[in-house]
Amino acid sequence: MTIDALRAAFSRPGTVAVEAGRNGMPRFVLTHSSGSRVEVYLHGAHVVSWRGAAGNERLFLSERSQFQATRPIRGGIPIVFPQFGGGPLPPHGFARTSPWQAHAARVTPDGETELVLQLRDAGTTLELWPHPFLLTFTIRLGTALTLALDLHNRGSGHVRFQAALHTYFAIADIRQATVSGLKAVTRVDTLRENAREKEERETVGFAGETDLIYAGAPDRLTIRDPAAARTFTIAKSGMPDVVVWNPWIEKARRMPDFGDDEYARMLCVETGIIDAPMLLAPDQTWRGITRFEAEP
Ligand code: TA6
Repeated sequence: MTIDALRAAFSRPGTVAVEAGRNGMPRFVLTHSSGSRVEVYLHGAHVVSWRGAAGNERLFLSERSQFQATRPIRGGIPIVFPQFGGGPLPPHGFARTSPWQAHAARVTPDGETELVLQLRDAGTTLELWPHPFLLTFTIRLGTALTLALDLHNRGSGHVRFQAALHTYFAIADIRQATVSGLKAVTRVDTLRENAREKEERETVGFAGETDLIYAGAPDRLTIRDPAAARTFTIAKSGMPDVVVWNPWIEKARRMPDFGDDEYARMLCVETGIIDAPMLLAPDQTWRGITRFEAEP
């Protein structure tokens, strides 16, 4: 659909706008009476910005991010599906580089602004992953940001998949930031041949490249960013696992769409089905939800 057609079908006065974003890519802007604001591209159904009432940006977006149809946007909240990390499919799957469709836009009965985007199987996806599916992404903006993924298995057989919200949080100083709520959780260190051990730390801090999968993590986590006097709270359901990732200096230098010094201003805390794929029976639907709050 053209931007004019998207605007005619989905814009809502004062809450949902449709505009040409970077490189003319269609972008939705959601706003809420509290003053909060979200920007999301149809490309990858990619949330790139979440601002609080004071206009403070809460998501990291690389200054070198490429807004190209064949590339994932670096930062914001990439949708990982149907594969996490490397494997037979493109890294982190094809959802984040696919053109999604707008499905619905409304203000909910409790006053939140809601946008629903969808991705279903097509020739391009069936070549990579021979399974009919419908993936629905629901964005709800109030004083919090609530994101839901629903996967409907439209095929006649069982399907194994992984799915995650690969959230890049804006952090004032990674060296002071911490993640709490992971103590005693099984931790898989992807930088040490996937060594599995129990997390012993009450709070996880950062002094180097970190790439940890937490299998079966609690549904509530806290990220503290003392340099910005800010706290993020994550509440999840249907998303058993968490990844905590910072590339640090050397890996940052190897990433072409990531500034050499940007590692110090971001932290990924990801939620989803990551440690092991989930099996979904024909005509069944999986739902995973993550609710983000931030102060300020
Ligand atoms: O979620 C952590 C991770 O899997 C890291 O290993 C790193 O590769 C990161 O994702 C970014 O992956 P991307 O494909 O977006 O460059």
